[in-house]
Parts: sequence; C-alpha cells; structure tokens
Amino acid sequence: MVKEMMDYVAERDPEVGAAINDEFMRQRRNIELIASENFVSETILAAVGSVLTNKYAEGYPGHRYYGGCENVDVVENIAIERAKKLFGAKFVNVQPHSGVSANYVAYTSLVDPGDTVMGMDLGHGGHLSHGSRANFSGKYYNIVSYGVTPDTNRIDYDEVRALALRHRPRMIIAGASAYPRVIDFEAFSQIAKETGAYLMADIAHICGLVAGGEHPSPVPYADIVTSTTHKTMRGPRGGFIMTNNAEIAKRIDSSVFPGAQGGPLMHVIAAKAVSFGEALRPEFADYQRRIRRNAAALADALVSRGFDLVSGGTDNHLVLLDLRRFGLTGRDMEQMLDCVYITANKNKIPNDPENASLTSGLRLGTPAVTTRGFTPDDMARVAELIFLTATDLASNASRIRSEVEALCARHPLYEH
Ligand code: DSN
Repeated sequence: MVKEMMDYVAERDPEVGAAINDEFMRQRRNIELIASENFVSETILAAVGSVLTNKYAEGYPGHRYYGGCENVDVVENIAIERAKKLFGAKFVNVQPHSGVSANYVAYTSLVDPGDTVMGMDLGHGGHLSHGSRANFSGKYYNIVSYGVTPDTNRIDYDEVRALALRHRPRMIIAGASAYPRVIDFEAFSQIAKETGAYLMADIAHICGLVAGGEHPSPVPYADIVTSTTHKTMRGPRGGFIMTNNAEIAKRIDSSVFPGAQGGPLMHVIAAKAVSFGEALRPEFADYQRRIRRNAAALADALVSRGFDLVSGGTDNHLVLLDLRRFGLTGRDMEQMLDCVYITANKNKIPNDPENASLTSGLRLGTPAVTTRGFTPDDMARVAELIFLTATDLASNASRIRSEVEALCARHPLYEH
C-alpha cells in the first residue's frame, strides 16, 4: 500500500513524488536509531492520508463552529475514549498539533507569564519547551532549572526538593528528552505538593512505555500530563493532554481552542484514534518490553566495547553516549554514522564542554528498530558497527554498509 500511495503521487507530481520515494528508500536502507522516531502502521498512514484533512472542525465534539461535523465528532470521541482507557485518565484533549503545542497549553492552563517554573535543563536531558531561553517557555516565564548530579548523572530528588523550597515555583515539570533512567513521578508529586506547585509531566518520549506498563505512569500524580503520539507511542506526529481534574480539564480545552489553535487536524486525530486502538492490544505491551530489552542489549554491548554511557546504562528506550574518550564530537559521529547508513543524533551530555551544534554526546534509541523486528543479538551487532565506525571508519566503511544492508534485509520495512 505504501508503494501504491507513493506511485500515485509520483505519477501526478514527479518532483515531490521523487523526494518522497527517496525518503522511503532511505528509511528502508538505514538503521534508524533516533530515539524519538518510529515507523507507523499502514492503517495509521492511511488515516493521515484520508479525506478528513478536508474538514474544518473548530470546537469540540457536539460543540463545533462549523456544520457537517457529525463524522469527525465520532472520530474525535473514539480517540478521547481510547486514550482515557489506555492511560486511566478522566479527561483527554487530543487536538494539540505537537508536543510543544501541548506543553504551551499546559503552561497557559496552569501559570501566568512571569511566574516561576521549574524544569529540567535542556543540556542535562530536558526539552526545549521546559525552559530554554530560545523557546517561549524561557522567554515568558521565570525558569529555574534542575539537572542531574555530576557523580551519577541521575536526578537527585532531594536536590529538586531543596531547589523547589528555595524558589517556590508555581509549576514543576517532570519529563525529559535525553534521560535514560526512570523518572519518579510520585517523588515529583510529593515535592510539588509540599511546595505548593502544580506538577506537569511531559511523557513525550516514554508514552508508549507508560501505555505498555514498562514505565510508571504520572497520570495518578500530575495535574497535567502532556505527550506526543509518535516516538515510543508509534502513532502519527502529534500531541495530546490528560488530566484527572475537571476544572483543569476546562482550562485545557479553552487553552487549546481558541487559546492556541484554530481548526484541529482531523486526519491526524483519526490516526491518533487508530494508534490508541493499536496500543490497547496486548501485543503493544510486548513491543514496549522488546524496546527496553533492545536498549539494554545495545547499552551492554557498547559498554563492553569501551563506550562511556551517561548514567552507566539505561532503564528505558534510549542510551546517551559520552564520546570524549574516543576523541569525537557528537557532530563527527552523527556524520560518520550517516556515511554507513546508521541514523542517530548528536546530543549534549550533562555539563558538556561543547556547544549544541557540536556536542560531546550521541543519543541512540530502539523504538524504530524494534518495530522492524531487530532483536537483542542484532543490537549487539549494531553496537559493534558503531564501534568500528568510531575507531576506523576508513578501513571498515564498505563492510559496515554491507552488514547494515543485511540487517535491514532481514527485517524489512513496509514490504506488503
Ligand atoms: N522531542 C525532541 C526529540 O527528542 O527528538 C525534539 O523536540
């Protein structure tokens, strides 16, 4: 089906069609290790490509500002009910276009410009929207950042508590985009309660793990939980928001529309509904278990090849390499891996001496390769290929490329 859809575009618009086809070939050819990427099902692709893209539906099911919304109402209600069931949440808004949009809504629902907000430093594994100066969050709020400790590279909850007691934030954000360890949402919630702060949990990266029971859920503890629907969740690119508080749910709804967005992307909401449905099946929990097992196998094999891992290993879907021992920057390594068809992204490590465009780290994740069917043994091979790339790319490039080709051929993508 994927091929037919691409051919359809290529026949009618060869210029765009060729670029889509090239990207399809790249996705099939490369070992995808970007921790925030994945491959969606063909059902999700078809829903995203459906006629629902034609429909304006500002408002919410039953209360729209346009006629003809009876079918999209059904779709949005299915998405909401499935997400509620999957995460045990009382209220869900599935309209945010992305993770950052969802986070914007969380801020505007809970705090006012100028308020103090505590979030994890981007350079320690946090996210742009948790207080970076380059983002709305760092511009409009008084951000106090917490990080990981220099010895363990883990969050120290006593330090977070001390910081919260000192700065009395109105909101604390728990969540990360490059933190390989479990986040203790219950501990965050105790700190938030003690210091009179709202707790917002951003589970964009670990959403699938939470849905599959492989990471503790923040839903019982946080005032607002935001997430993306892609990454480990393996749905379409998009965001959603959950809460158990009826009054906060009303604020979220009006902060999404009309506060931050106009018409919802109904084709994407249909794909979110499909993705929540897929996640309710038992095989999804098994997929999440395999993601973690593959990440652990990758971590072990990299350590045995002499790589330093931030925090020494992983509890979730990602590992963060500290490349300094190999005399490489993250940018070097990302480019070298690109040459041998392995895709990853440079990433800052805690207290990185390099800037964000160079970095000393590389982030690797297993959601996408696990979707392709890679096993822990395959991950050990991948670690070996990463080692060969880091140590002697010139002599090994063609051998690495052939091994990448063989691994990808063993686990084909969108074959039927
Ligand atoms: N969510 C980020 C990532 O982890 O790749 C991008 O904002």
